[in-house]
Amino acid sequence: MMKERILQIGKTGEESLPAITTMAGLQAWEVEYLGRKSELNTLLKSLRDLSPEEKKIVGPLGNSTKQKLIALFDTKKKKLLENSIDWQAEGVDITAPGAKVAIGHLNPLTQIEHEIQDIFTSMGFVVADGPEVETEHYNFDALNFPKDHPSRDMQDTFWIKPDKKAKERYLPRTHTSGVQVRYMEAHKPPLRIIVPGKVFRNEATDASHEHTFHQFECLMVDVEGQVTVATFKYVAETFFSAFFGEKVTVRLRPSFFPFTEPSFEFDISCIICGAHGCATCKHSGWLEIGGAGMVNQRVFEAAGYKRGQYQGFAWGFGMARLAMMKYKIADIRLLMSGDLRFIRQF
Ligand code: FA5
Repeated sequence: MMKERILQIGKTGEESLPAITTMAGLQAWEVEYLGRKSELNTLLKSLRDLSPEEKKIVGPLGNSTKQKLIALFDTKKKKLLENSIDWQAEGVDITAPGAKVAIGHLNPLTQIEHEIQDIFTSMGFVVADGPEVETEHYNFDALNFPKDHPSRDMQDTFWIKPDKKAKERYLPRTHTSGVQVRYMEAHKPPLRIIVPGKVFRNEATDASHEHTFHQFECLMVDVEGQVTVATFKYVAETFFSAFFGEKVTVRLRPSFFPFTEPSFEFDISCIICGAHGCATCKHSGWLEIGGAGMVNQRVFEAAGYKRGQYQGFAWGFGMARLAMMKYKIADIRLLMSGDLRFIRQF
């Protein structure tokens, strides 16, 4: 009899909960089913008058029913609380999209630098570094630029005001090629390096020229016969194809640099139009990329190697060019402008 009644209380308590929609209603429910004077509580109190056998059956049932009703009450209370906040009165628009957290990110030039490093290190190249303020020796002399020869003006140099006591003249480096000699002085072939870095030239700026820009040098040297123009072409085509994610071919044109012999300007097939001809490649199907050549034996000598012992190629070109092609940027000056409207697009 008592057992049936307890089961009945548990059932009606549970069944009456869903209809409750207010906190007041829930409080009334709590008084009725869990309160001190509730029927369930009264029944539980009267347990002590039962025989031990009856107690064994009814006691656990009474307790578990009570626990079940407490749990149901807690869940319902939580639900009602969640729904009871008047968001409008609180001035909160719960339909508004969440505020985006602004996270910093890398300049496209830095992103390009990392990509270049990834591709070259996967081909066994090492990333080397050199000082941005360079001596005349490494920037020019060791690279076979004749003294007081106009070729030294090929790269418009900012000279640092000379210190009368200093033996050397200093300059913000005009190219990354000086690191070739620094590295070779410290390492013996076979060697493969790339040198990404900032360079400086006293130039008027326009959409494709900056006074401060990034170059990256590539140098590969081994014993005579191991590194040829064909090796250079292969490495260049492998790199550009990986960088642009499509097959790129390289074309060499004769040129002059004091530190390479023979020297080339090199072009890549236009990745904008697939070499069919477009405004970017001036309808030639080719894009100018940078300078290159086989390392002049005089440069090896300046680094302390014996003449005729080694052979290698070197190239150097502007990284902004690559960033501009990859991201379709029309003006090089945007890259270092610090303009957040520009930079936030990457
Ligand atoms: C050199 O600087 C040579 N050191 C390259 C080299 C290295 C040749 C190794 C052979 C062997 P050049 O002055 O052409 O060469 O510059 C190389 C590249 O730098 C150019 O092709 C261009 O992409 C970039 N560049 C040159 N001047 C500027 C500038 N003012 N603004 C932006 N990019 C520039």
